[in-house]
Amino acid sequence: MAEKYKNLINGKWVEPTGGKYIENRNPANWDDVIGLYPASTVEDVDTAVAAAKAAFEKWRLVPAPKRGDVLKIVGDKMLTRKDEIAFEMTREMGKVFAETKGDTQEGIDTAYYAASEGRRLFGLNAPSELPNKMNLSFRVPIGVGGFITPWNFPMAIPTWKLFPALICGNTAVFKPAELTPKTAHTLVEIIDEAMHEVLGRDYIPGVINLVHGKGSIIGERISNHPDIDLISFTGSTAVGKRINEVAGASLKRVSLELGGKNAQIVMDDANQELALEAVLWGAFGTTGQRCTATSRLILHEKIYDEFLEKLIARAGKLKLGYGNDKGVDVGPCVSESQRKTVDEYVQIGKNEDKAKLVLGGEFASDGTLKGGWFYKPTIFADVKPEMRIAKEEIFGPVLAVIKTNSLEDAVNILNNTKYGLSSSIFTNNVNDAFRAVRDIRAGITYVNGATIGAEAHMPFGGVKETGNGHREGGWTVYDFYTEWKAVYIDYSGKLQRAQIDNY
Ligand code: UN1
Repeated sequence: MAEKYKNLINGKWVEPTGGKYIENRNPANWDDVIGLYPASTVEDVDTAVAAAKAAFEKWRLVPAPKRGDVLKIVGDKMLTRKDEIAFEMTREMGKVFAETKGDTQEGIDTAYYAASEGRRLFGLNAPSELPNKMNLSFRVPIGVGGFITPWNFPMAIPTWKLFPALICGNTAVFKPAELTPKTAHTLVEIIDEAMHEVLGRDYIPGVINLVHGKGSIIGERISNHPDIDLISFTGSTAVGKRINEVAGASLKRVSLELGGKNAQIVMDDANQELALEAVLWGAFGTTGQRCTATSRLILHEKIYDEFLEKLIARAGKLKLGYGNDKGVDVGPCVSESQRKTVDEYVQIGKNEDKAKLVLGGEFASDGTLKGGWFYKPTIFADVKPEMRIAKEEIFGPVLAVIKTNSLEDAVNILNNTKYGLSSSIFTNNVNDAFRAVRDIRAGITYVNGATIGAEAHMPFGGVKETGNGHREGGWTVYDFYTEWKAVYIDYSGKLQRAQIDNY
C-alpha cells in the first residue's frame, strides 16, 4: 500500500476531511505509485485560510531580517537535499534528472535572494512641500496569499511565489498541482522545519499551509474566499482568466503567469551550430513542457534547408526514457491526457494545408517506453504563421518551423500570437540584434541563447495573454507582495495645509 501523505494546516500535518486521496504515479512507468495525496475539500481550505489569517497578525510583526533567517535555512536544507528532491521530482513528473536538479537550484537561488531581501525591502522618502515635515513611505505586507502552482516546475515556481510573499510578511495557503504533490510536500516540510528552528518557542502555526487537491475545488475556493487577499497563479490562460474573474469580485490582487508560444529566430549570419543546440534544448528539453519552450523556429530562407536537415538528424537521435536513468535526453509527457493533447495537435498539424511532418508525430512505445506517456520529438516544416500549430500553445515536444526572408518579417511572425513570454534571436549582426530586442513583443528576449533558462533574480513574465502585467523573480516581485504605505510626520507644531498654505 502506497504511503498516505497529509496537508499542513495550522502547523499540524492532518488528514483531509472526507478521507479521499489522489494517486501520484510515475509518468515514465505507470506501475510505480509514488504516494497517495489528499483530495481535500472546501472545508480544508477554510480551516487553512483561518489559520493563515490568525498567523498573519503575528508573522507581520517578526522583523523582516528574522524572516530572512528562516529563508536562509530553507535554502540550506534544499541544498542538502538537492539530489533527493530532484530524483523524486523526476519520478513524479518525468523531466530528466539534470533538469530537476536545475529546478531545485532555481528554488535555492530564490531562497537566498529572498533571505537577503529581508535586510532590504527598501522604502522611499521624498521631501515635503511644507517646512518641518517629513515624508516617508514603507512596504507593508498584504495579508493571506493563495498560491496555485503547476507541475512543470514543481519546486522553482512555488518558491518564486512563496519565498517573496513570506519575506514580505504575508502568510500562505499553497495548493500545488495534483500531478506533483511530493515535491510540494518536501518544500513545505522544509519551510516548516526552518520556522521551528529559527523561531523556536515563538513558532507561529499557520504561516504556511499546504492543501492538496483538485483545482476545480481547492483552486476555486481559494479564488473566491473572502479572507484571501492576493493570489499568485501559474498555469493555463483559460484557468488564469477564470481565477481573475472570480477573484476580481472581491478585488483581490492577482498575479498570473500563463501560456506562451515562444519562437527562436535564426538569421542567415548566425552561428548555426549554436542555434541548433539551442533549439534542441528549447524545444525538447522538459519534453517541451515549459511556458518558455521553443515551439516555433523561424529560419532565414538562405539557411533553411541546410539547418532543417541538421535539426531533423539531431532531434531524431534524442534518447527517450525514464529521466533518472543515465543518458536519457527526453522524458515522457506528464500524463496520459497531456500526451493526448499533444497528439491532437499533431493531427491538426497534419491536416493543415502544406505543413510537412518531418519527424516524429506519434507515441513512443518501444521496449521500456511502453509503460509511460512518451511522445516522439516532433517537427513540422513549412509551417505558415497563421496555422493553429503556429499560434496555439501545445505544451509538448512539437516544433513548428517557419521560413522567413528578412528580420522585419521574422519579428512580425514571432509577434503573431496572442502570447508574449519568451523569445530568441540568433544573429551575429549587432544592428539586427538590437532591432529585434526593441521590436519583439515579449517579456523575455534572448540574443544568441535559447528561449528557456531564465535566471531567478531577473523579472520573469510576459505580455499580452501571457499574464496580467506582473512579474515574478528578482526585485520586481516584491512590489506584488507589498502595499505602499505613505507616512507624513509634521513637527512644526501647527496645522500645515498641503496644497494651500504654501501656494
Ligand atoms: C515555466 O516554464 O513556467 O526560464 C518556467 C525557464 C525556467 C523557468 C520556466 N527557468 O525556462
